[in-house]
Amino acid sequence: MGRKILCGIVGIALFAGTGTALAQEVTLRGVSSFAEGTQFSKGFERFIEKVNKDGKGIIQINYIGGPRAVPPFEVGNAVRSKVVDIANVTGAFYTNLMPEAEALKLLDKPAAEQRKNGSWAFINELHNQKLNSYYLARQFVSVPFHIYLNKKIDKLDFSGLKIRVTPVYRDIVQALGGTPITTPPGEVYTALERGVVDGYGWPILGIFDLGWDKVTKFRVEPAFYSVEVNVLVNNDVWKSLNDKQKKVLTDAALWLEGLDITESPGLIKDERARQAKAGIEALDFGAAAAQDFLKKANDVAWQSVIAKSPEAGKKLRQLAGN
Ligand code: 173
Repeated sequence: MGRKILCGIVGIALFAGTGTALAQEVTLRGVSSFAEGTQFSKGFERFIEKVNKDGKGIIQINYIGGPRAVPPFEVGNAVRSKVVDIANVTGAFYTNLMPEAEALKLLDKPAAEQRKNGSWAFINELHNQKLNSYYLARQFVSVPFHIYLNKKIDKLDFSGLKIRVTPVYRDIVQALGGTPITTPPGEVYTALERGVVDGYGWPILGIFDLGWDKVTKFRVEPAFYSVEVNVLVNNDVWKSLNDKQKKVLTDAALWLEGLDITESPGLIKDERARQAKAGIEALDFGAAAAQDFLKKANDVAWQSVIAKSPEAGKKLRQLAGN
């Protein structure tokens, strides 16, 4: 009889053991702050494919989708409060929760270098504290922004122009005399079509995704800042993962960051040609004007960050080295 009981216990133990092994595959809910299939969601979507392939039996991501699932300016809060587990989002969309996120566009060294020089660790700490999230990946470091216009200007002066912004462009638009109007990307087309704005800030990539080429006449030179789209994981979720699960996500994150080096330069070259072909005229005011613009853009952005968060802002500027 004693043996029978023992067998029973072993049986339960074995069964429970198998059960635990199965339960070890976790599924994270993921969203993007950009429309599905568009330029700044594509990398994240490939990252999810990779995780779902490499993470079979370990970790999976269920992609809920883009702004139809969570409004862009709410995505940061959704990761913070664990409404979602993982998100693809620019810091420009969560500066209400983390003012220091405005500095990310000024950290323009390759992601791999930011991991080595202490930038990643400090930015991760800020995300832990302010956004209850883990800073898994930084994409598009080598992709810059531009101001696009429908009215021709003859110098780098935005006086009298209403320009659609996010926190990325707000200070430089204002510094050049323009009137900034904040909207999520989903409202840009209509704002241009109705003449609510005379132009908009956006990266060099992606204006064809939502048909903006049809309502865009000019691209102002020079390009400025560095695009930042981050993959964030809710920090409670991150801490609950085992080493194998973390490794699948981290390996895929490093792969994703690497795409910026291998793919962005070619994409930028093609996009500039495609914009020219679509009749979008580059407004270039020469090297001296460009240099003044870049200095001003850098200065006003850092002033804004440091005014909101003096200590962290100064540390970020030191890490950025600009
Ligand atoms: O213009 C924007 O909406 C914006 O801030 C942004 C940031 C990163 C990538 C694309 C757009």
